[in-house]
Amino acid sequence: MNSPCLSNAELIDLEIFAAQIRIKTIEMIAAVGKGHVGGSMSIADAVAVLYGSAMRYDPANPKWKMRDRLVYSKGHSGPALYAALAIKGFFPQEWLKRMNQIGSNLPSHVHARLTPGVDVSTGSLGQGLSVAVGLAMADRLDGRDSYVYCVMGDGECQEGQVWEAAMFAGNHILNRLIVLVDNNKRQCSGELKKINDVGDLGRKFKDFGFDVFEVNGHDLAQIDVAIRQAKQNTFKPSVIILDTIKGKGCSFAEQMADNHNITVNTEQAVAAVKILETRIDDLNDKRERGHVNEN
Ligand SMILES: Cc1ncc(C[n+]2csc(CCOP(=O)(O)OP(=O)(O)O)c2C)c(N)n1
Repeated sequence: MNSPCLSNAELIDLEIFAAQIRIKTIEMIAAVGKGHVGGSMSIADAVAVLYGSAMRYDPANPKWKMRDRLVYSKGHSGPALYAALAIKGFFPQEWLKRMNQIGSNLPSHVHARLTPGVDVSTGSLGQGLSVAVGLAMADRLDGRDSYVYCVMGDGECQEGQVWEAAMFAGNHILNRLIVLVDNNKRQCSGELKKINDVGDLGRKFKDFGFDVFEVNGHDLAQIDVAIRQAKQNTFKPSVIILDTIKGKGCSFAEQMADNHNITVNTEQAVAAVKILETRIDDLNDKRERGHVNEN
């Protein structure tokens, strides 16, 4: 049974992990020169909570039968997931240097046969929730107590297949399915509102039989609590709508109108990484002070 919430020290560790994910993501994309900065940054905090606190997994045994599974349906944001998997030891951090280069095990969109820890290949938006529903149903039929997580984009929710899968999950009460929607309000080339508004996603998922949690997607404690509550939910599947900012925490991207898939040069990367490293130093100081106060 999970404890009801994170301690201060655990929260600081998670914040450091999230900053490390951002650093490695920026370095990875700078090494190849171009990549999906915006959506990797907006989902970095949720990925940190998934791999830093929520999910059951064994990096030494990525195919462990009793693991929780993540269907990373917004597969173009691969870099944030690769950073987390490498930091947690699924594969050598050296691999990150060759992300999306010829012969690499880390293509820009995630690939289950190439990357240890990636359960499902994604990239064609709209399909991941259907796979997650199938995995959750298989767990139920096989009597496993694993959870299936599905990370989706808000633009991705424009796809009709998402709602077919949601209907099935609600009708079959797949209560071990936990969906996280990166609600950064932007897609490839602008605002969802102006292109094809998905409206109130929370209300829509509720109508399809989900329990809905709406949280600040950059507040690690809020995300963690929502996942803990979703896990206790035995009556419905859950969706956590993450209110996020595309490009969050990346100095050169956060204020850009279009930061979806952008070029990144070394100077930009060095400056952005420096800010994040300072944040990690501050967090380490905070943890030290916490220890002093506790003694
Ligand atoms: C079926 C399909 N259509 C189009 C694309 C091209 N595409 C890649 S990312 C993207 C925008 C997705 O927006 P969103 O889901 O909100 O992702 P995020 O903003 O978090 O990056 C699109 C249209 C795709 N990958 N799959």
